[in-house]
Amino acid sequence: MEFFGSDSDDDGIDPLQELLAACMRIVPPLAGRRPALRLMDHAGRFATQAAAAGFDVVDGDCDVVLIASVYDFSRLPCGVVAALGQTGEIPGWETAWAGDGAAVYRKLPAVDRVGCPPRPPADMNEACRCARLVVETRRAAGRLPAEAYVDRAARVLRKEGVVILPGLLDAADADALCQDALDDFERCRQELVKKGKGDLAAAQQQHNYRELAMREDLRCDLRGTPSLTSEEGVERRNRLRQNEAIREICRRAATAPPSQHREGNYGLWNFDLGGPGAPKKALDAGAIGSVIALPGCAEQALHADAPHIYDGIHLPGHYYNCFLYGGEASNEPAAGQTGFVPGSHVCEACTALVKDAPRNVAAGIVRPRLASGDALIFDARILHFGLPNRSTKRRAIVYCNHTEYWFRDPKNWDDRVSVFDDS
Ligand SMILES: O=C(O)CCC(=O)C(=O)O
Repeated sequence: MEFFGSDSDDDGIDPLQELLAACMRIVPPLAGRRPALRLMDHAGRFATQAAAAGFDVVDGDCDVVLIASVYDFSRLPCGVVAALGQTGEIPGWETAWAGDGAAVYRKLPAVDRVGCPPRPPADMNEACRCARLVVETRRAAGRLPAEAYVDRAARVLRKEGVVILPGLLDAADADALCQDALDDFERCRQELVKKGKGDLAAAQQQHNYRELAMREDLRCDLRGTPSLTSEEGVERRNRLRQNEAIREICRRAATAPPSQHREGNYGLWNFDLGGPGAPKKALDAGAIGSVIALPGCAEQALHADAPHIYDGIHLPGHYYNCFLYGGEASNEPAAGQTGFVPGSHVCEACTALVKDAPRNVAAGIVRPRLASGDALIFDARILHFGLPNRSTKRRAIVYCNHTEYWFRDPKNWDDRVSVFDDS
């Protein structure tokens, strides 16, 4: 009996067909676009079956490769592999499906292995949890149509409370924005030293100004600072702030399921909301800000940035934050990034979780390590924490909040005094 590629129909289920069907579930057509499949070496003979299973068989960029011999996975050109004749664990890859002598593998995103001592280093389970949060903008056949992309990302954000968007902005823009933030931090630091108010780069500083608020030792939040408000940087800031995909993902995540009683929501005629028949209005995009984590800053306490409106009813989010990563520190695992507990934006899930927080959090966290230009959006109700910065580099995250028109953020900014005031 010929095993693979046989067209006899008396062998029961064809393993190749099973494999291709499993692959199709993992990279389904999106917005009418067939996934692109590349045949490596010995798999060249399966072009007809792959096309019949719904793939575009291509030579270049692809969504999935089909291999039919033992292969060095580090040389494969994409993140999903359909393997005939190869099963078992592959380091750095998740087995997304396993059949008889065949498997589909999905490449795991990098996770921060440094973390902080009380937490275990990243393992395969954490990498798998992380992989579920990733929605890629680009597919081999081109950029994903905005509709399919935002829809998928909004679904992940609603369900998990956080979505990872690799390559959302150009790395150069992300680096420049993070550099703007680091330059502003240094300006503030020097200004405060000059005024004899202490050194932000040293521990045990308490600072609260119009442009700067300490989160805790060696971690602070900046907004309205010179480079982050400069005319010169307005275009790159708008690529984040006015980013249509981000705004639409937040709008959709914040939209309640359709109801039969919409017509009765008569107050929607107020506040420029357009009345009951209008689509939900976009959330307000706040000014660009930045979290700076300095070398030596410790792991942040697990926290949520905003409360639920009612804890007995799960409502769609009203406050989302988009974090953009960039700069030298994003190449430096020891600089840390941000950890999240997916699903903890749901009050019921979070209640169970915080009963035994150390154990449950360790079992549920993700600490993705994102590259320059990668972004993530999170629901401000989710449990999260900044990782320690154990490197020698200053780390900047540039962020933009997206909030309902009625939301007011009473965080610990002092609007009266500026770092740059004369006194
Ligand atoms: O430092 C970070 O990565 C995140 C900081 C943060 O989440 C916060 O200050 O609320």
